[in-house]
Amino acid sequence: MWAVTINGVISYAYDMTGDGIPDVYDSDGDGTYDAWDLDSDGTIDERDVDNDGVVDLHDNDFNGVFDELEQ
Ligand SMILES: [Ca+2]
Ligand SMILES: [Ca+2]
Ligand SMILES: [Ca+2]
Ligand SMILES: [Ca+2]
Repeated sequence: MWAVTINGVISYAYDMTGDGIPDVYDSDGDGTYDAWDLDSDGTIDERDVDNDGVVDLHDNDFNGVFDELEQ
């Protein structure tokens, strides 16, 4: 576990696959994961914005933009 900065906010990061690249993040430090890097490219692909345990934003095509925010 280590700390990374995402969008100017310090987040706790965890390397679940052991490849040295953080895969899941706890951005608010409440002990629950709220962001996931599904393909381990260093860019977050899914995020739970309101911390209800349900993912709200998805980047299904891995283009770096959450699909819900794409126009
Ligand atoms: Ca959290
Ligand atoms: Ca990714
Ligand atoms: Ca949610
Ligand atoms: Ca996308």
